[in-house]
Amino acid sequence: MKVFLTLLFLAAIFMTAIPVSAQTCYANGDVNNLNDTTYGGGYLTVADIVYLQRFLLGEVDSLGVPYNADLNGDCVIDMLDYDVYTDWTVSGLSAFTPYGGYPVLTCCNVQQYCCTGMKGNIDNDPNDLINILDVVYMTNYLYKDGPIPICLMEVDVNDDGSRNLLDAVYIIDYLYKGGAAPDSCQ
Ligand SMILES: [Ca+2]
Ligand SMILES: [Ca+2]
Ligand SMILES: [Ca+2]
Repeated sequence: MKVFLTLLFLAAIFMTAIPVSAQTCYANGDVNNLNDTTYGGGYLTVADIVYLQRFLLGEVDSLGVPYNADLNGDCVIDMLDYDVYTDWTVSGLSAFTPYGGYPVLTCCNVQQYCCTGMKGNIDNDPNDLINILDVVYMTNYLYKDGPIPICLMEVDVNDDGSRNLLDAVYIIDYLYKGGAAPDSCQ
């Protein structure tokens, strides 16, 4: 009996120590939340693509169902997800849900804004450094048809709602002339 009670006690400890598994969410592309958002419900349309684009450009402040926009399943919403959208656009959007009708496994609490800490890491280097390479990346993007930064929010370092030469000047002032630091992300 004593052994049984000991085992029961140990079992109780073990069971209470089991972590609660994280809730699982599936991105289905329906970012503007005009449709059902449950697993397998809702669907991707061109309106969602436009909505995500406007969000990434800073023209709208929030997404209806943020995790639905994480179409590459990396738990961050940025241009990489938009690239997935545009791939479907090219391929005809024949099935209005990702990957042939199967939603993408992702986090329930995706990071809605790709930018962290201070703005200015325009080249998206993993160490979040702000240096001349970011200025080069920015000017290539703005004036030489260079690639779009993965995180557009990083570009507007002076936080005036536009991405232009003033932002490049701002970073140069910060790096080399003792100017003010870039604005923080949202
Ligand atoms: Ca993503
Ligand atoms: Ca950088
Ligand atoms: Ca700006």
